[in-house]
Amino acid sequence: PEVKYLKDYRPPAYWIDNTELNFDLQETNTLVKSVLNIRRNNDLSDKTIPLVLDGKNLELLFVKIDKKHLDSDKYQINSENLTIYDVPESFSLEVTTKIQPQNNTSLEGLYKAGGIFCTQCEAEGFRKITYFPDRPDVMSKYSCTITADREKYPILLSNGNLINSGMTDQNRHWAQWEDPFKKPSYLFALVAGDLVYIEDFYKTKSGRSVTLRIYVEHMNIDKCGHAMQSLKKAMKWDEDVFGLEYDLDIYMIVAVNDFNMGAMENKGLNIFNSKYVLAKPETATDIDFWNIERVIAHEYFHNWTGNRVTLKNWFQLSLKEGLTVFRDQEFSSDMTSRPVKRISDVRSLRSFQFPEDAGPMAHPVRPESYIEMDNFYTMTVYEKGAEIIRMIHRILGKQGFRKGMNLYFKRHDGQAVTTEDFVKAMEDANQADLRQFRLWYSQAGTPEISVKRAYNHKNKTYSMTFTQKCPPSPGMSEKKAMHIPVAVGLLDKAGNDMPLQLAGQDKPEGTTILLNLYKTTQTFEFVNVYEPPVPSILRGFSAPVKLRAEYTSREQAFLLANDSDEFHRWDSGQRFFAGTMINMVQGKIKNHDPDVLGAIIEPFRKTLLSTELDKAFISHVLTLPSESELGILISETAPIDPELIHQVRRFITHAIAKALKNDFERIYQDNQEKGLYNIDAESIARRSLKNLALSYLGMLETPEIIKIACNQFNKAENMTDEIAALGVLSHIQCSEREKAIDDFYQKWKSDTLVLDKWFAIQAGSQIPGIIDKIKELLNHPDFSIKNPNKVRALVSSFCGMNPWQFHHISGNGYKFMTDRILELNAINPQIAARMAGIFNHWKKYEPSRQKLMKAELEKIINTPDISRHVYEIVSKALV
Ligand code: BAL
Ligand code: ZN
Repeated sequence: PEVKYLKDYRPPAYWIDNTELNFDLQETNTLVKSVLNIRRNNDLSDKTIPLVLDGKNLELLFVKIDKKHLDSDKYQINSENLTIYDVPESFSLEVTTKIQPQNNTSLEGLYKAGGIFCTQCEAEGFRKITYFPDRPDVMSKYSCTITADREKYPILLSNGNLINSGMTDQNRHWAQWEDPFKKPSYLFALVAGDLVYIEDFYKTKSGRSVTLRIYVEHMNIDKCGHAMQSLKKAMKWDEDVFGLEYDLDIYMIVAVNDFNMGAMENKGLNIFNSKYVLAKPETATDIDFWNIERVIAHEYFHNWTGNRVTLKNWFQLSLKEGLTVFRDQEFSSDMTSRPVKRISDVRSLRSFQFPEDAGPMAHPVRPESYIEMDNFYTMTVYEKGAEIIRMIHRILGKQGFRKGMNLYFKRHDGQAVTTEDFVKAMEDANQADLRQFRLWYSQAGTPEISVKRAYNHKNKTYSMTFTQKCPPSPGMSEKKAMHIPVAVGLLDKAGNDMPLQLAGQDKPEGTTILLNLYKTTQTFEFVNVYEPPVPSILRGFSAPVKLRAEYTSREQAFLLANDSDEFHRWDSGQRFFAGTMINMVQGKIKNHDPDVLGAIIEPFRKTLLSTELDKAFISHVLTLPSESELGILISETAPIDPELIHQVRRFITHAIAKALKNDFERIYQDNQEKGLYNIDAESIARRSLKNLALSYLGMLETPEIIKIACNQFNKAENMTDEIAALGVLSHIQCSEREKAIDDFYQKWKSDTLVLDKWFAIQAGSQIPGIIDKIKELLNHPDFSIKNPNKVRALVSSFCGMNPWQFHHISGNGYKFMTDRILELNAINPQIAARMAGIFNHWKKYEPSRQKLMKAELEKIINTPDISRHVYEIVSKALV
């Protein structure tokens, strides 16, 4: 398959000033007529370039130029393009195509699922609707007329404002929408279905009233309130923090069940995976509520970062995604708890982005090449991209960052631009020099930083020498030194922050300092350090790097108990717990050594019983590194044996549960729901600590604990408690488990999102041999391989939540996965490729598993008709 390169980017040869679309939605054939006002790009010297339009799976019916039919010898079509030769300098092109949305299982382009017509055009789905220059730098004004059966599809939506509507005959009606803003084709949207909506209003800072609507299926009308509140909060936040107002008279969100991504920011008409809209306490967990708030905000923020200022080409994806993720992270921090939000973001960065950056799919935040763009909606582009923005924010400060944003919008509103344009605006607004910093966009791989520290008793100085290196990545063996901002604090013996004074400064400046690393090796010297300190390095995770600080476990325990930087405090705890478990896995310490257990249990107990710490923070500290996280850490020096890791982690959690049983029971009782269910941060924190205690107690598998879990399960009035109890029972072989799983199904069988939880809980069950149950569930009437949420719930959860069974030495887990990938390859290549990524890290495992995984990869790549999506992932993994 063809590889596309950034270096080959050329401006478009033609501009499309206006796009008039006409959809005649039918049950078998949908007709799409487009009328495009086209103008040659006169900046290009060659005036003879033919007009090349993208198009895929389309049946071409007519082509007209300036209203005259075009003879078939004037154009050519193949499976990817419509090429028209000898076109005038400026003209109107009319193209009519026939498509079958009801057969489109790729969920890309226009598709019909669950009786609803909807679109997903990003990245390159518009070409499955009609012939068009389907690239983000061609921006056009759209109008869209939709005609459909009135009974089946009473709601007809597209971007912008409703201009007109009416009936064509007594059964069919139509609606015409017009979007006053120019946009690239990937932001086009259409929805037609039997939907209902809730409506609210928002008055912008400058006094305009905006209608807000959330469209859902009838049975979900009582689950939209939280999404609406989240939207209003996001609109207010963007005005307060960045001065950005909404720009149309109406903002619409539609929730659909069949969706590849989380949501899509189409101008004025966001289409959402229903998972990120629908919530009420009985059906959604606390985490679901938070995720909805986050994703609603993310898509709303795209209206400025993505839509008003868009991308020059897909290599720039992080320009909108990294920036918008940063914005949604800041929003969530302001709405909830900043340290807790940071901890969970970093946890996910390390669990998914770091391995990606060290594997066969490693790519720079601004990739240089791709086969299939859909494969580059990655943790690197999104999350590492957001870390880059966060570093700029940190380096320039809040005010400086805001100045840069203002300049960025002033310069580029209405344009399709690049990450370079963004960095330049930040630089120019602050007279800053980010030349070396730009390497973050072009170099793949996670930089590693080691630190040597020395205290000079005589001079009362303390020096820290940082050395950075970045391991090779595919296609890039040598890396240059990067500009890395490292936030540092120093703790004295009592655990207090010391005032910090660098050599050359005349007085101390605060207790956290940002050290900017520019060179491979760089030393910083602190003066007036009254006693040997314990350093707190990379506070707030100020840069996305791997830190090798060589802390002793005593220091880690000390930092866990004392660090004023909550992120680093949590991090020290995780390193401390992980270190002990890894030593056990590697046989460096023995399981039954009572000192080892004591060393873990004491700091654990202290944290658990702390009355000063926030309960959400305690829950994070006491959530031990997962089996996958331990595997990632181990893989840096040795091959992964998932079975061994599972045994050690299970042993430790069991030992903690046994030693602290009474404490857990007390915490469990003390944190019961008081009064009405609430989703404020404090109540959420209380529930998370209570359910953490329950999950530790569950390790003991005693009749008494089973009874407690059953009791919570039966009495729960909210999904957080109900699913937590079911989760605990799901790991214990007992009749109560089977009954609870059954009761849950009976209670929720008509709610497809809740059933996703039911599938996921079973897939994550630690009972040996669970794969047989999962295979059985593939045939459950409520499972559908065509629905990405169901696939993620049952198939991805098994790999993610149950690594030791997925990696079972029999190879059954691998075979199971290959079968699903091949099945999905024909149905939905995007999802198939995501699944195929599960084998990306095969080289990190011990030899027998390596061999088994490699065989699966070879089987996949040797299958006829493998999609480009899957091919790209698997071929790179096999290199
Ligand atoms: N643009 C794709 C979905 C999202 O990142 O918002
Ligand atoms: Zn986004």
